Amino acid sequence: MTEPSVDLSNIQGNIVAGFNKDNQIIMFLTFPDSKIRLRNWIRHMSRWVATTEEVRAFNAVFRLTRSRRPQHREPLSATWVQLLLTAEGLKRLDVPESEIQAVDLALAEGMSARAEALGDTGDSAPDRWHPPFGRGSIHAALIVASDNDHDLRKESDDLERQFRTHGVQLVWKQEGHTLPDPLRGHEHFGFKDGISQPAVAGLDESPTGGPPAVPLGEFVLGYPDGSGAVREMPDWAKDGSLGVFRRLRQEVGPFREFLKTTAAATNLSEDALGAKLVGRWKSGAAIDQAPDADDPSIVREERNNAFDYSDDPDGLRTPRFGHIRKVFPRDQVPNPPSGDAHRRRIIRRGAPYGPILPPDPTPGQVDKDRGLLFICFQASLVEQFELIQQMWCNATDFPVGPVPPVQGYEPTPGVPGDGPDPIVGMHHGAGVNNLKLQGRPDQQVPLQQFVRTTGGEYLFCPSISALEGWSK
Ligand code: N7H
Repeated sequence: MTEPSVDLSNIQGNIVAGFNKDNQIIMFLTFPDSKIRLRNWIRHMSRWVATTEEVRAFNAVFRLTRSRRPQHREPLSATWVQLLLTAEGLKRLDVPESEIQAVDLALAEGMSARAEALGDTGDSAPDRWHPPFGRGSIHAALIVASDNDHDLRKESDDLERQFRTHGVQLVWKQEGHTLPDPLRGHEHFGFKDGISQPAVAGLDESPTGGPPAVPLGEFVLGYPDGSGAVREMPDWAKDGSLGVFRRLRQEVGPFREFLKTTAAATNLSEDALGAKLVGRWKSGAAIDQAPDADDPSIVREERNNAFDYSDDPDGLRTPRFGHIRKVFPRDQVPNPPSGDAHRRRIIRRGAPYGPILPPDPTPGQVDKDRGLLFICFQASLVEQFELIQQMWCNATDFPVGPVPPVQGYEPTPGVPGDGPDPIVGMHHGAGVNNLKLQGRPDQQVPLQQFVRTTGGEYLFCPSISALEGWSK
């Protein structure tokens, strides 16, 4: 493992290290008109945000104590803060538009301007988003994360006091929490989340047999990326990262109903159909490794992420439309324009929001707003998140058939794929998924939109030295 020459005390702590907390509050802010007040607040925050060095050290000690003393549910606790800026926020700090564009075109334009391309239309269109999203008024976001609710609230109260002192306005606050038992560690549809994250070369242990470690430059600006090149960047961008925030509402009641009716029609159990849509069973076991039934015993084994799709080119085990196969096709290295799947990785840092839906819910409970605060970090919004959402999840013909997948594997008009991502593809309920089953005729599974976008922002996560520079 070669350490890249990197100053971990200059990179904020929720990118390659990860806060990994049960409780989060995300605060969306607008800046004061006064440059002096703004710069004072930025100076203040440059000493408040957590660094990778701190978070990484804490996480290591936390793991150590947890493994020796598992009976102590909270042997150590911490509360961390991350500061992110929108393009509008960067401009308030006198960053020229041309430099923002050079760092990332999607950041410069903002998520709502990219809505058509992302498939955020109809029910997911920006004019339907929760205000203040999609109105161009947000300048910054703070992610506050804590092991316990008491500390989370105390930290956010302290931050709010600071906003008042510096004339920063809190325009929207969104909480996210790990779901209570029995869904702890799972998202609202019931599937275990947080299993597969990229290992970062030089920082994380390289996985045995799993997807190869990814160069730091795929997530943090100013380092060699997967091609070995370092992109030209304005100085303020070095040690920064590009962030995506999407407030994704999940319709859990209709999802359960759909599994019930469609499972009967496809002769699969509800659990097996759900696993086909996601690519993992509810326990988190990969169907690649447990093709016939859920096997929670393999979830912690290395093989649960040490697989690829080379021995399942037609998607008989993991459908080619299955969520985890769409968003990371592993060995199915598509040619341009999609490029190598290992150059399209993202680090996810989201959290569920809203109450769980009990097994026998009342209509009032079904209608409640619940979903995922989807957050991810990467070096390029255009080349990573947007490409995945647009060209892989939303596309009906990715991955295309027929096999072999390795050569000439790019969306070809007339060559059918098996449909969009049934979980996060923005298909708006049009079309079908073509479900291939070993020894049985293919099944056409109708699409229904269970996830819609109700807000979002593209964000830049600056280095500590950039914050210091802007505070002068
Ligand atoms: Fe997904 N889900 O419950 O179905 N996701 N995701 N995601 N997702 C993953 O491996 C889910 C969304 C990725 O390395 C798991 O950690 C839901 C978006 C990536 O093999 C589950 C929503 C995007 C991976 C879910 C949602 C992604 C991944 C398996 C929205 C990017 C890793 C657990 C409400 C555009 C894939 C795990 C790999 C895994 C679900 C959103 C990307 C269960 C419900 C928008 C890269």
